[in-house]
Amino acid sequence: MLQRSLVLLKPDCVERRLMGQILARFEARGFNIVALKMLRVTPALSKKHYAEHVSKPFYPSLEEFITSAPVVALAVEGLDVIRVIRDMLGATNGLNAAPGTIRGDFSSSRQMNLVHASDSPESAARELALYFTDADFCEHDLLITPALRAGDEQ
Ligand code: FUP
Repeated sequence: MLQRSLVLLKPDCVERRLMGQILARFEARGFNIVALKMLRVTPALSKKHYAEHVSKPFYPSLEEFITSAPVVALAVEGLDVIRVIRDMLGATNGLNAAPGTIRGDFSSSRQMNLVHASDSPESAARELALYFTDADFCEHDLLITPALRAGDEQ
């Protein structure tokens, strides 16, 4: 199914200058970037983004981290992109993430795990709306699509 996921390149990704390498993985996998912006997450946005974690003991530290430097928000489109990107990220804690995954290759931390990606279609819809408006999306039929998948793969 063609889906969109909200992906965040977190402050550690920006600080460590890994944005290009990580963005390249999503492109190489055949996914399309359909919206992209750099921004600073505010405490208010952090509380919305991490609504399910706000009351947890680790939340203050998480908010401090996610607001500490700019992030890059991406809307990534592709077949089953929500599940596939979660697989590409690996386990939440970089120390547990399999080699070959983004976190398994670049992270040795539970908090500084470089990238966020939506974990379900419901989360994706909610999170995309936190970071983007309709006007932010650049709809375009890329010429390369027929080289990436067959026309009957949907
Ligand atoms: P994920 O879905 O893999 O992004 O991870 P979670 O939704 O479980 O957690 C959200 C963020 O909180 C993670 F990126 C890491 C951070 N976190 C902590 O800092 N400490 C914890 O004990 C658990 C999660």
